[in-house]
Amino acid sequence: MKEQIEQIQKEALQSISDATDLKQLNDIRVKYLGKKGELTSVLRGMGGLSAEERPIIGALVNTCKEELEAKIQEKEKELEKLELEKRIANEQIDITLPSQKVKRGSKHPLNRVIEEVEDLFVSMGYDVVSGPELETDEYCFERLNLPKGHPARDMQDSFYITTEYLLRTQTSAVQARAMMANEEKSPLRVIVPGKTFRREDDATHSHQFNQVEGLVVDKNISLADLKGTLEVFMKKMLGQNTELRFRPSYFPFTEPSYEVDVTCFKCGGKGCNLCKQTGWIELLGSGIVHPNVLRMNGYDPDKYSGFAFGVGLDRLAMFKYGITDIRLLYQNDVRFLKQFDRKDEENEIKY
Ligand code: 2NL
Repeated sequence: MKEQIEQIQKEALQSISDATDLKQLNDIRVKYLGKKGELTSVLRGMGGLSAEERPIIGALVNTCKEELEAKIQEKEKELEKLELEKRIANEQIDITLPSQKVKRGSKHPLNRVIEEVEDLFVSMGYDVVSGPELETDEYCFERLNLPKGHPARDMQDSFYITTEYLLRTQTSAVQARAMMANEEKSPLRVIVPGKTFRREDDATHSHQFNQVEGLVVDKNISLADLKGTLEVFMKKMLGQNTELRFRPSYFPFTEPSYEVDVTCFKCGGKGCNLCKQTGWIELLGSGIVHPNVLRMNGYDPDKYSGFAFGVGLDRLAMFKYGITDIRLLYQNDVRFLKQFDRKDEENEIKY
């Protein structure tokens, strides 16, 4: 029996040392030390032993059990450590790996143009101001030298909401507000980008469009200031080779008034289908602020003078990006918008 126990012990110790994971080790524990295990059955077979032999064998089984249990526990610790190391190695993250790129939508061409215009004028010391889209007759017309019954009120078919309120037909009302709000009547340099509304809706005209107007009021402002400013503006937006042509025109809020053409950027002025063979494209309206407008908004026209201009942003964006149909700007078709994806880093956020 002693040999049998020693044989079991030898075998058990070998399997313990060979075990490669915790499950195997547990199977070994059950096999040798469990209720139906090999050592337990040896103890059960002790009934046939003599009274002298019994305690000796009993003690032998117990020391064997204790030794196996100790070895198992030792191995258990070793295997647990190994498994933990394996898991840590598996779960390791390399934080120096490049992250996944997240695609963002692209910036709408109109917003791009608006931002470019704003950046340029801010760099020249202008304030960017905004105001209500629903305006009063007073600010939209009266204060801009368009009294009731003035024939020029018919120039734009407006959306009247009541007899007093209308959707603004140009952003000039905001400049009138800026002049009125400036209590010191100090020099003013503002641009006003925003939506405007007219009662027309066909293939080439939308009832709603975007424009930016500029206004400068100071002492000794002359036509030279207007021409210089618009030249910088247009060259920045459309390229340094762009030239400007001023044609006398009429606006009720400016005197004298000019429509401004730029050399066609498709043909460079030679004549093509875009400029209808003229070499020029009409883009801006402008002029020297009418003394009545200065006076009605609190500025003394004997001390101050000013210039103003207005440009349709939709047209500007179309020319800048070669967009041929104005409706594309308002349909938000992703196939169209995708073409304005920036290829640079700006288009991607990294986490
Ligand atoms: C155009 C023409 C223009 C102005 C807008 C203006 C504003 C004030 C005083 C004087 Cl407060 N003038 N604005 C002047 C001339 C032309 O816009 O074709 N816009 C798209």
